[in-house]
Amino acid sequence: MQIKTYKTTPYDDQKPGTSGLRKKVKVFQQSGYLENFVQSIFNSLEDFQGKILVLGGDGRYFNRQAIQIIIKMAAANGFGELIIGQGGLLSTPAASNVIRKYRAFGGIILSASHNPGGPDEDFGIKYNVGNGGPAPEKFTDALFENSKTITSYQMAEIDDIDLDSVGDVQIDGIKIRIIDPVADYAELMARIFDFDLIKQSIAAGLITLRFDAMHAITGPYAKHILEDVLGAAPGSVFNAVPLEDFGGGHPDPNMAHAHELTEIMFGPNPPVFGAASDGDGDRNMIMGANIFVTPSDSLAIMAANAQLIPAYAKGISGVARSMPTSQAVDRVADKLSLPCYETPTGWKFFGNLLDADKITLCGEESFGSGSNHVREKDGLWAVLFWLNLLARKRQPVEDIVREHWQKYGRDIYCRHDYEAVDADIANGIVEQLRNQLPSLPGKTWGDYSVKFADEFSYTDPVDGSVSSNQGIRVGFANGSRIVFRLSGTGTVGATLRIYLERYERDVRNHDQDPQVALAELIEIAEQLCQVKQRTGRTEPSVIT
Ligand code: G16
Repeated sequence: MQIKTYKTTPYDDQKPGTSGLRKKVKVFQQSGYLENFVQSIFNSLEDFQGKILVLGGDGRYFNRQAIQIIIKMAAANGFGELIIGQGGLLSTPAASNVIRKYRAFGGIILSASHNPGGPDEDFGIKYNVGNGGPAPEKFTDALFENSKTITSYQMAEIDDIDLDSVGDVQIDGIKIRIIDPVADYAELMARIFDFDLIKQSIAAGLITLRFDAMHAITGPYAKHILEDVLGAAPGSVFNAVPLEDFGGGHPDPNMAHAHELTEIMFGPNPPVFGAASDGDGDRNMIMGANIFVTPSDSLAIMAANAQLIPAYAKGISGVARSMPTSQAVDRVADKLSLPCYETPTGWKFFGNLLDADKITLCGEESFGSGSNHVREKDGLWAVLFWLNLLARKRQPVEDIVREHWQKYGRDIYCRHDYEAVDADIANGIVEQLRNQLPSLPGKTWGDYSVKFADEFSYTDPVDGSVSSNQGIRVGFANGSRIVFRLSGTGTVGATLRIYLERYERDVRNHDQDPQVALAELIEIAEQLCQVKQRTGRTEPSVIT
């Protein structure tokens, strides 16, 4: 194989964020930009020669071109085998499964997740390690250092590979396998859930459903599993064809962006169950007839009912949630005497806990939930979990949620995002919050008296690594919380996220609209961070 070495100069903005490097497509199209990052990944790895690399993406604009470049670079750098999803497609959880199943050295996933796609929109890339999960911070830090000093990258002089034909190709010392992106994942799901029972419930008309694939990667997965295998009516899965620009939409499964589904579920004659997934298939939104289940509640309900699912029937070892996720799952863990971990935002922080079997289930407020079956969050898995639950409980979604609140109380929750804020202003807001921390404990607004105020820092209980500056927490004596943090996934300016949470034990108050129930906390949050005053905005860009 002919290998050519290209001279390059470093870019100074290749620091991976919460989940890999996400930038505008035009940034990635700059000369050597993608190549520098990929070479920096390989330069940060050891002992991978001759081993397997998995490659796939969510099919967004630039996916195919990027895959051809990465194939040539992986070949030049000495990988022995590449496993690639047909058409260059692999959902993020499916990629995690393929890495684990075929004992790959690691994988490169091309996705900017829920961010829009197209020539003027976003692209992303991240490296996952051999356990199938996102590389830990130690690796991404090393990668960033490498990217600042890189002087050359290597490419094999081979033709573009036909990504559309399933099968093996052997080229000069490297084997390239194009696989069906759905098959391995569908087989894994069938082992976790009671497919026969779900199928019977669908056939009997006890479960009717709509799934919005948002013109993103889960389309083919959901069509196959929900319609072909489980027998949901044709058309139950809609927006099912992945498009490079997601049909011009924003493939983010929340009520703001999955509005078609929201209209169906709150419209006349809604189906029993509704769900949506995101650009790369790792997020989920769960809905029932006339109800939206917050991701935090969904995690808590899953933990409380895990024994009803075949794969978890023998019990779960523990649970974890990201820090800004509501404390609903903590209450379940407490009642079931299960360990419960609070980690920084980012799925990578669950990896060690899952590998060490300290937890079986985990989730985040950002529409992510998952288990030890892979090392990524998994949108369709969450949908199947709920379908299995509905089939076992034979109750509407709303009854399951209300019974849960009755038993554990309700953590009324919402998140306010201020997107594309000037980075200096956003950093100024965080700095000013940080400065207030020592003076906040004891401060009182009506029923809200500050019990603690700190900046979250996490020590991984498995490897002892410390991650600091993970968000500002203000906790109140009545159990309420406000959390402030800057997103690590945006591509324009900075996004300030404000997470608000109030615990309500009294069942008579469980019906409240979160914006009303949280009004006082929303006001306190503004007093603390002054985002409206500092940005001139009158309201958040998105409320979820
Ligand atoms: C990624 C991470 C999640 C995180 C989310 C939001 O998800 O994997 O762990 O919660 O971003 O992060 P941030 O608040 O920093 O924007 P995804 O679905 O975008 O890959």
